[in-house]
Amino acid sequence: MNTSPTAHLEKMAIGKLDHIDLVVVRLPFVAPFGTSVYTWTHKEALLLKLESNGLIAWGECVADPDPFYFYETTGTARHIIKDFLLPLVEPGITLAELETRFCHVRGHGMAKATVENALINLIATQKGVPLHQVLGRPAKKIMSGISIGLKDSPAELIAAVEKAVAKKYHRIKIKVKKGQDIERVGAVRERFPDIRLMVDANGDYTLKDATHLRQLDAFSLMMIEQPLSYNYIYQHSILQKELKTAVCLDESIHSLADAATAIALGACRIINIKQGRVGGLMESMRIARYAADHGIDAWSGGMDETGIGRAVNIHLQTAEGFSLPGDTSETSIYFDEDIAEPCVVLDPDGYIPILPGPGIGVRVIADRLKKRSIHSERLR
Ligand code: OSB
Ligand code: MG
Repeated sequence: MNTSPTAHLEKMAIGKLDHIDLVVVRLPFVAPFGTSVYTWTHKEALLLKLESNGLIAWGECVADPDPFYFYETTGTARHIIKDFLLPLVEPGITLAELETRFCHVRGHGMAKATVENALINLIATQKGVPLHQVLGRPAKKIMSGISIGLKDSPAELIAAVEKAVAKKYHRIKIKVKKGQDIERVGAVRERFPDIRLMVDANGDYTLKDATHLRQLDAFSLMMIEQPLSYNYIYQHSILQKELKTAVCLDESIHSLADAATAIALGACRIINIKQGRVGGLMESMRIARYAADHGIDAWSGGMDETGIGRAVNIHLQTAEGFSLPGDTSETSIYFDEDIAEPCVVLDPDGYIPILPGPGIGVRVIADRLKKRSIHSERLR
């Protein structure tokens, strides 16, 4: 575990791009997705389409149309990709050079990941191999996990957990917020004493709630995700000392540097790596490796992606350091009809089969894309 997990990727060169398109799609969710910060009824996603010698590769931006989970939005990502990132992409440069150039743009990891994902997907497609192979990783079955949004009643929450247990999800996450936490989690734990269970607060608490949160220690949770605000890495280090339950950071981690800070401070014992938030696949592989080297578990988060982003997250989880089940669930819990095929379906043991490729291994269905598109522009 001492060579860089991305050394081989960094040497790969970008080919020429004949066409570049940006498309914004809007898909209705099967059911509204409630969190402590917002309730989403639709998935809106900015998609980047690259075409080279007749081959097509897509990248999905994980930004929402609003800045409620994260500061980037579909609108800011479109601006940053169009006006600052794409002008830095030149045929012949390596992925290492691309990353160096992207450093000139501060932050905006979601915009950067969109371009990086599409380019690496294109490289894999050109080589005719699955994405995980370009990442340097062998195929494997991927563990599944589900994120259950806030429900109107404890009975609805129990019913949702029951459905997930029947599907054999490898771990179940439930969203919590102030006033919808201890009792609800306790009820779920009582009904399902043995499941791998965790909670996600999306930053709803403050350090003043430490004593309140300590009640969660009774429920043998795998972790509590992002209990405090997004920019409170130091405060999480204080909270972690007061809890038996492992703290997991999501919103707070934008880069390997943030992960190193959090780990050095003891702010978390687990990291949720959303590749679409930390700038892409390469930074994610570095964070996962760094975490593993420091005895910290990591897993792949999700942003309710369409089939494009979902496929990327699946391939990424073949990498070293993704030690726990992620937020990777069946397509059908989000959408009646996704824009890409095949859909993600769990096997009878709750695993997700790796997609055989080439590239991410899903194809975008033209008439579904057209039906869901709310904006489209050809940049080249
Ligand atoms: O905090 O992990 C989160 C979805 C949107 C924004 C933030 C989060 C989530 C999820 C769902 O929890 C993850 C998924 O199922 O893709
Ligand atoms: Mg989260």
